[in-house]
Amino acid sequence: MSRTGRVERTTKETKVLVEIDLDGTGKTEISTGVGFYDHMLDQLGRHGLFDLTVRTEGDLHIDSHHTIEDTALALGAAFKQALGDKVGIYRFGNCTVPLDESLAQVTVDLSGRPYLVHTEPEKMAPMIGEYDTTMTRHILESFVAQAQVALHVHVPYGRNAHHIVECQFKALARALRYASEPDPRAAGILPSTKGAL
Ligand SMILES: [Mn+2]
Repeated sequence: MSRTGRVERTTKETKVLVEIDLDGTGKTEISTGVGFYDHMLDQLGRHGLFDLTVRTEGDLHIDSHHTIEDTALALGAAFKQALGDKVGIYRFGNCTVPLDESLAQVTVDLSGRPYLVHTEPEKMAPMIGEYDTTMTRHILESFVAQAQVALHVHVPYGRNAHHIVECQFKALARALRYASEPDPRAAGILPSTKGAL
């Protein structure tokens, strides 16, 4: 059975298409018009082993905010769609990823309830190319709201803004992969005593 999601989202600010295959090989095709964000979504696909297509045409003449946020919303919705009934998966995942001097710790529960806890160094370069570094939390908030997962992302230390953001996306990718992967001991079993996730 295929675990894929496809979401099209069109507003007066943006036009977004996201396609995801959770059982892919990390093949990506990403174009949002924001170079660094493309680089981050590429990490998400590659290290999550998700096949991921993202095409966003946003109001970049204003700034990159709507483009980045709306893409994250569509990504969360597509991820949720692809997860389906969550039968037979691990449900929980965590991964710690260093990137030179920076470290990201990500833990996720595919719980059906949106909740984000996020900490990262306060002092960081404000921009990476066209990417506003305060958008990282906004991306995670948007993803969580639509994917309906509990997500804890911490960067206890780091100095270079590019590294601080990139290690978060890499660790997120790997944590989502571990949580969504089939648990061979739990085939046909829903990982919840509540009977629903
Ligand atoms: Mn916003």
